[in-house]
Amino acid sequence: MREAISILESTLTDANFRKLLAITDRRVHRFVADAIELCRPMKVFVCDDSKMDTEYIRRTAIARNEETPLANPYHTVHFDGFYDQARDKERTVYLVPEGESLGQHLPQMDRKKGLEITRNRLNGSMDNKKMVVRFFCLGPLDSPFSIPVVQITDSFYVAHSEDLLYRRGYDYFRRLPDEKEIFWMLHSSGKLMLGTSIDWENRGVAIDYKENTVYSYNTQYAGNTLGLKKLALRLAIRKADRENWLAEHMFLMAVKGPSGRKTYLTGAFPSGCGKTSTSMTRGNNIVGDDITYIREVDGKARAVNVERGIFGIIRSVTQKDDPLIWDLLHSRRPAIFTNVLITEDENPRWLDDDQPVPKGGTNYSGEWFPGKVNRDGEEIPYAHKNARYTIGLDGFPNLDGSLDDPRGVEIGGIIYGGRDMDTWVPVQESLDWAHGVVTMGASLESESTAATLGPSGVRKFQPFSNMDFISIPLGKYIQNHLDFGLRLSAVPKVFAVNYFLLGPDGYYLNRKDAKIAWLQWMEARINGDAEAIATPTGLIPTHADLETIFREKLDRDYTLESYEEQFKLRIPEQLEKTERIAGIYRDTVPDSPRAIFDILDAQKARLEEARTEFGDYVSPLSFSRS
Ligand code: OXD
Ligand code: MN
Repeated sequence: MREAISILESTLTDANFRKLLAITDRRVHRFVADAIELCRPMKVFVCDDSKMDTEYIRRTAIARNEETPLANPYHTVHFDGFYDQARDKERTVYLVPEGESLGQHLPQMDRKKGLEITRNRLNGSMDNKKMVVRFFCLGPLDSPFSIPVVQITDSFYVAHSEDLLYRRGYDYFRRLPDEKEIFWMLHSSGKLMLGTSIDWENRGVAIDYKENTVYSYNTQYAGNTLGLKKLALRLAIRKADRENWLAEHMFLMAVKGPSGRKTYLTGAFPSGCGKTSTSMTRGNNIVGDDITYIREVDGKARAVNVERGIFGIIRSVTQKDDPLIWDLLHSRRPAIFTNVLITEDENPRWLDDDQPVPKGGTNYSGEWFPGKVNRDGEEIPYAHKNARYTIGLDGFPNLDGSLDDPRGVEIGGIIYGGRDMDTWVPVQESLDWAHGVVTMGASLESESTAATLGPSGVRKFQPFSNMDFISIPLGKYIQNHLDFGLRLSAVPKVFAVNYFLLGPDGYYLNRKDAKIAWLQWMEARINGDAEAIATPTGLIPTHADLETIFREKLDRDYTLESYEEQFKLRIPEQLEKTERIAGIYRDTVPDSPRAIFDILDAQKARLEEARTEFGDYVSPLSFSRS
């Protein structure tokens, strides 16, 4: 390869060359020069995070049809291609050096071969296009949590949405400590028609963890293209493994207790299962809704939000149920909507927004009208189920003051929640850290949703809600969680929640806002303010505590009848689950820690004993206080 500097000098304008060279790290120069040689852009734009540069990115996204302005001058819409509407798990592969294996759950390919395919796809991919070079930081700046990231893309939409979602890092890069580990992201949308990628059949994401580099091509959907989101999470999980900390698919929030007390909790829920809405619940403070890094500091678990914005599912956001986000999405805060409908009067509409079905407009299929069908004769909804909003957290009235604290916050609890209609009770606490790691985190299952390609509603093994992003062998990842607890003197409590339990009539047993009550109970438990009842699967609330919480926080009764139905121990389903999970680990995870089987066996024995004593379905009133 030619000298990096001479490639940069001959390709970049003076102003862009100066901006790039103000960052003195030679690794940065090499990465950009290599991307130029490979993708051969017509021009290169280096963003220095000035208002002029960030505005230029937004304006160019509009000028190039990657985004369409709306009536609200702070809003735009981006459409992804018809077949490019979610994360493509199958074509997101790890490039594994010869002789290594990540186990059977992770899609992987020989590194040499994968790099060859990837580089072929990216070869000349920016012909006639402009390359954007941006600098960001994952986590607060200048903190033990910070990870600097270089993002190269030919999509002004990608460069624009990352501006709303991540901490700008140009100045940070100028003062980086020597040899600080950097993540490298290279993306190209490939050929475009009307602003969307047309070569989606040849799309892919290749994770070269050996070089901390991720390549993404022929796709635009944020989950596949925004390097700092789930692509960096995969690299962060490997870094965390090397350095003994945790990189998790979790929200981070402060739950407010009595007299202004704040207790920080993180929560792992698979995509589309209530993670974002929990983090935004009224009365509490949000720190982040999607990705959290957790480190041990002086025996405590401290955490930060990796991001500074939200890429949230917009379906079902209504004025009544979600007033906070509804108001923000109708304010002057900058936002990008994706895959919604644009009405004739240039407003966005999404599914289940509590308003009449629109009469027409433009959506991800082009011009839309009621009754429009796809190639297979299926009706095209007016907006995609996985339509999203992208917005900064700075507009949230309940944003927690800790967002940019380089020390992070101490967490008191970790929550695991899935989409489960018949097994878990609405909330329970684990017996201890290892019991929570195994029976809650490692046993998490959930029905699939529209956030990934493929059928929705199928029960999937989703350990830690991080299965899609785990980048080390699964057994090792679980061992790391078990070990993490051992290093702590203040061990967070571990909880499991289930918002999706169904009654015998097929309706949800809980209203959407019941999560406010479960959060309050967890806050009280962490602070020693609530009692619990010991059941074979964990510690559950008493009816009396929930009755008080529902009255105080939700202004309604919580009847003994509801309590008995919701907190009933469903022994056949629980036993089936225990068997199913133990079977998955036994048959498919060769490096499973022994603790998984010991803890599941002990749980099984407790369940069988309870069945002998009480029968299959047991009222919570049958168990005694712990
Ligand atoms: C997301 C996801 O977009 O997990 O956060 O799919
Ligand atoms: Mn997510």
